[in-house]
Amino acid sequence: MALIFYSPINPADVWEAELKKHLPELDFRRWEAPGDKSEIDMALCWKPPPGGLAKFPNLKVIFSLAAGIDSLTADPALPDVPIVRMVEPSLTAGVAEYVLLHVLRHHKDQPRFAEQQKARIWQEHFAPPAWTRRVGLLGLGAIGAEAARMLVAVGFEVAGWSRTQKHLADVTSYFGPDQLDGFLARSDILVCLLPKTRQTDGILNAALFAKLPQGASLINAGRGDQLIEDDLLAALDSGQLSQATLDVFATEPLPPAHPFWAHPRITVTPHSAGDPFAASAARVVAENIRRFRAGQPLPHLYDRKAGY
Ligand code: NDP
Ligand code: OXD
Repeated sequence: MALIFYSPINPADVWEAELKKHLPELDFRRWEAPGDKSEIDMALCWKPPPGGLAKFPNLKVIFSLAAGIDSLTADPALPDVPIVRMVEPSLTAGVAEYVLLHVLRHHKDQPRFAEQQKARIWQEHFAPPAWTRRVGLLGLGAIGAEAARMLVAVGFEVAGWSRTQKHLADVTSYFGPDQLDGFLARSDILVCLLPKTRQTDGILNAALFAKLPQGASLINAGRGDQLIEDDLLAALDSGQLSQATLDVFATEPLPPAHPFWAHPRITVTPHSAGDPFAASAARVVAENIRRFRAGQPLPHLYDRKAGY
């Protein structure tokens, strides 16, 4: 039996070589040359064309190249097989580093200094110490927990909001819809690391922004559909929000005419907060393939009921 690979961004030759270091016998097939489709029982992919995976009649498992599996589950013809999310050290660390970088930029008012530099303005602004800055993480899962750990190490006052209660060192846990408002009221820098689900779509909206301290800032590395774009622009205009850093968008690539590109208080990055580095992630995927072949339980399975 064989594995079919598809990704518009992850190079197939690199992934084949890295996987074969751990599984030399692996029958690795590329999307453009799948051979006999009935021999494919595993898929490793990111954003496959809709309906594409339905063409493999004996598919038994999907290994996602991404942590978020919404691009897979958006396919109405997706085979009803287990989906293993990508949870591996380089992706987790990469997104957590992104969060740390942009929290520090917001904390130290770096976008304002960048604007001042363009205009050759020499003006100091004093940032309070990190331990007085309250960072709030929406989503305290595999990535949120690591981002929290890094932020705590720098000295920020960190809280997270999740569906279920967490017990992480020096991180205040808020959970469930009832505790969202209390979490927001204490979040000077709000970071979104939520998966895209029916419950989280549109969660970053005017009502939520109004519950943050005035002048709070936003970092969204979750999914673009979680943000109501016009509400963000209005909150920046009114001063309710001071700045935003966005890595994910409802339409990707972000269209050239989109107002976010030129907004003085929005930083845009092209869905690049983190990616699985093949040499690291292939080790995890290979182990999951071994587990699948041995009929052992698979980790980080997509939970259809929870939606992530
Ligand atoms: P996890 O599933 O490990 O964590 C998700 C977190 O969100 C959990 O803490 C979960 O709560 C919480 N959550 C989900 N739904 C709700 C809800 N309705 N209310 C409150 N909390 C909720 O995922 P990862 O940490 O691995 O990844 C998170 C997301 O980050 C991905 O789905 C993807 O969208 C995004 N991502 C973005 C990347 C980028 O490059 N921009 C790269 C990688 C990921 P609980 O713990 O209780 O289950
Ligand atoms: C994602 C990823 O889910 O890159 O965005 O892993």
